[in-house]
Amino acid sequence: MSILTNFIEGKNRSCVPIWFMRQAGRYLPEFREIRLKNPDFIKLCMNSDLSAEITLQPIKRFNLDAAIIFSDILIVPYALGQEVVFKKNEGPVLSRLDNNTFLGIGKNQFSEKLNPVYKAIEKTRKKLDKKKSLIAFVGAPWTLLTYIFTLKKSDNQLDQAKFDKVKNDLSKILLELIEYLKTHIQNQINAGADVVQIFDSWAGLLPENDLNNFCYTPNKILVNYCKSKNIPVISFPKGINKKYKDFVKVVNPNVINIDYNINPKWARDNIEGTCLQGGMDPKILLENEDIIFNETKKYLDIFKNKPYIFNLGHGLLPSTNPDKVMKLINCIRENKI
Ligand code: 1CP
Repeated sequence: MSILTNFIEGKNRSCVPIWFMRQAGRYLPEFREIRLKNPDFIKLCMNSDLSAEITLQPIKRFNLDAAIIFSDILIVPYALGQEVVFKKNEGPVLSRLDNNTFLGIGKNQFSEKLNPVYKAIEKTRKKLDKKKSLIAFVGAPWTLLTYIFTLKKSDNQLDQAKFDKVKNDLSKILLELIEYLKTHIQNQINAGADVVQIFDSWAGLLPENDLNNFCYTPNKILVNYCKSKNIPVISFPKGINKKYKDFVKVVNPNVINIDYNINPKWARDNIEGTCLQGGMDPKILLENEDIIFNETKKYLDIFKNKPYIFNLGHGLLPSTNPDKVMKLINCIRENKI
């Protein structure tokens, strides 16, 4: 049993576990060094030796309680035959969807294409301290669909006209996509991951009337799938504000990661029956130490009597200074906050 699984299952809650979304990434000079030599991001994700090495970088540096496998949510559309290119300062760009090939891919072929991810998990597990958790992840179906169909405009708002136009297609594809995501989750568990996080980073784009069909239901299917495998699951339906309460009631994940727009006191008083994770705005880590420690203390105090995993309200920003991250971790561990 790992630190996170023990904590989530209530077997050992003596310390607040600490890990960060995007802990393996651009704010680390050791990552940037590898990235510079590997301009093709998908190829880098598909290099199991480098992926394992990058996954372990923040563990070596900060001795965090959990590693999250270095990969990307967009590896799934890639495995389904869409071209995925990461353009500098622009983010990911996906090729036009080819209706003839997309989703026509067999489960074995899909797994075969993603085999390097599973090899990376195996390699990481061998090198990772047994006590530490290894988190696998998938993008939630809605968030993947926003990329697959380019449903987001350049200002990160929903392209409502496009959404209305493709809604019927989306509903059909959603169910098939869920099956591939189950396969990807199963394969990651088989390779040695012991916790799963489901990122619904663009749930906040959904009109309220569509939340049930496109967010709650697909997340619930995947959460139930993880639970049926006895693997704890963390949900992150970013941007849905007060609907977090309904989400937890309906989806019932083992852990809910709140985003930085959620008032932590509101979360403490309204979200019931799950462990809570994260919440602090990653921008706080760009501030001076006093501000960082005050804000961290706020979260730790508010969640003092609740099962709480320290993390952020979204991923670490590329401009974060790793030394500040180290100081923060040490202070939390030494109860100096
Ligand atoms: O240019 C670069 O060097 C690539 C930057 C980068 C990195 C380090 C991308 C591009 N993805 C990743 C890794 C990654 N992505 C991880 C690794 C493990 C870790 O957390 O340390 C994870 C969990 C993800 C998940 C991911 N990818 C999400 C969900 C979480 C979130 O941040 O909301 C999303 C939406 C993506 C898509 C994506 N991948 C990369 C970019 C630039 C984007 C667009 C969204 C964004 O900018 O955050």
